[in-house]
Amino acid sequence: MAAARSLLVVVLAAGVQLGATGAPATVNIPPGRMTETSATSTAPPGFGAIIPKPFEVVPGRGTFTLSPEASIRVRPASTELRRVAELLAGTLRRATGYELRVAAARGTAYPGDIVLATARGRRDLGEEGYELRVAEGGVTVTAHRPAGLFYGTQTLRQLFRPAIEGSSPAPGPWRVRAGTVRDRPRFAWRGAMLDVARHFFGVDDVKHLVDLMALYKLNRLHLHLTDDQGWRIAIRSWPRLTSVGGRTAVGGGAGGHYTQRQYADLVAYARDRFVTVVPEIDMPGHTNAALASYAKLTCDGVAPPLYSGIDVGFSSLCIGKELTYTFVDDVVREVAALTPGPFVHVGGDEAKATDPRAYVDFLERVEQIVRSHGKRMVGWEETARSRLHATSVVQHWYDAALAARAVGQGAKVIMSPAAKAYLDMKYTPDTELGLVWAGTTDVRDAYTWDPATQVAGVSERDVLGVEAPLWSETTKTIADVEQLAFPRLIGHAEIGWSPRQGRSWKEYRWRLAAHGPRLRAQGVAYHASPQVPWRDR
Ligand code: TNX
Repeated sequence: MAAARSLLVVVLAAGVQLGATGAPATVNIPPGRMTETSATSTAPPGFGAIIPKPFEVVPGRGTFTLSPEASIRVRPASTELRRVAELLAGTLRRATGYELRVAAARGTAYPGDIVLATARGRRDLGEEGYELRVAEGGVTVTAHRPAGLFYGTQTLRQLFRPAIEGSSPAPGPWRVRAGTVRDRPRFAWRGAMLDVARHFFGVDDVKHLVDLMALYKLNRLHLHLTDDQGWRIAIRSWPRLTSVGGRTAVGGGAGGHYTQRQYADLVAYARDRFVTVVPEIDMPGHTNAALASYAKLTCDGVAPPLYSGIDVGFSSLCIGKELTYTFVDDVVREVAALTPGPFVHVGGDEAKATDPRAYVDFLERVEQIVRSHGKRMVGWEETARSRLHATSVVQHWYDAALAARAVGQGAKVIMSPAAKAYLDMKYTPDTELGLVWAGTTDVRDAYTWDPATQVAGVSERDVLGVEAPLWSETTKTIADVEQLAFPRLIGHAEIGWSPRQGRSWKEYRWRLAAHGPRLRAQGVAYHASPQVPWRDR
């Protein structure tokens, strides 16, 4: 059975090559290179199980063995590259117990070492691409930019056996097959969204999610920070938003919020892993928590009670009140100051309690405010109803016509079609957690869609990328979040990074199966969908 499976995998495997024109060309990976080994074997896995699937793989001869004396060397020895090297060292140290010193690379030959180097001549690799060369004598990652080096190290992690992800030392040897990977992403925006408003998740939980995102080369974490049920980020000029509005959650739980210091720490942690945090302050709807905190924000001056149900579309900021814009300006200013990335998300979805004409005026003012604080506005697709500045970004979730309307205005679109990309939809009708309003989405459904052909009128050049949102009405703990997010999020990561050619559900499911032991080693409570041929379960 195992042999039959390997054969099948080999037959279905296809890599892609960076051709002279940049068009991917198919390359076959020879037998023996494809299959992941069992969790107990110390044999290194092949190149065939890497997710997201790389642009080009050329297997070589022999294997590299990481020695206890190996160093990780960087050129140039900048703070940024040292940080990338330290992150790799930190990961490899846990499972190997080796010292793995981080040092500068000055000469050229460092037998047995892992060398990370940026090279001016490698513009072809872009902002995030890399070339990883593994030979018996050593490992080199080359990139044009530090992000590329980081992604090269994430690929390297996947080339060690799954036990490399363990949190305590396991016996060696720690080997990697020789070969070359040349890789770069299809889309610039490869995201996940976590709703910390319906249920709140603390900084350490979110950091763990960032770690997992980075391993699969996701680079945007959209945090849905405010909603009817809770306001989760401290705003110094409006302190009751969290002292009152942060005090509950769906189901009436205790809620919680990030202080600005905690939030800044999370943003810096993500940034070190090349993940840009995109903060969302949802408005004018989804604002009950804010209105409950400040009666003066309501049109009638009466604060509604805190809300812990799961209805949507019943709250609205008071569009006609000038104080509303002072509020928005204060909040956006404080959030922008905590945001090194270029984007501030203003929600704009499901504003059913807002007059449609007033909505358009409101959004245009909000866009002005976001721009005045030096940021680009991101909004859910409903924001395409208003006139958008060329730098604004629209996130498609349900209404194809609105996505097309955004493109008609020259805006770029983030693709999050609910029936494919929503991580809070149940896998099957039997799934305990999740909702079903957009249908059920098993692992296969979540993988078999393409961002450039999903919506008529929205083509490859209009698409900034892909994002998988997780709304947290039904997820009380981070283990619940992981159950819904994994393994579907891994498929979205591949859709965002890998070329369309050379991959299919038929071969992807085998690659995904090899990630079961890796996820388990990281303590991830993933959903073991029967659609995936998991081994050793
Ligand atoms: C719709 S999608 C919403 C959220 C809910 C979600 C549940 C979108 C922009 N708004 O308020 O949490 O459905 O799946």
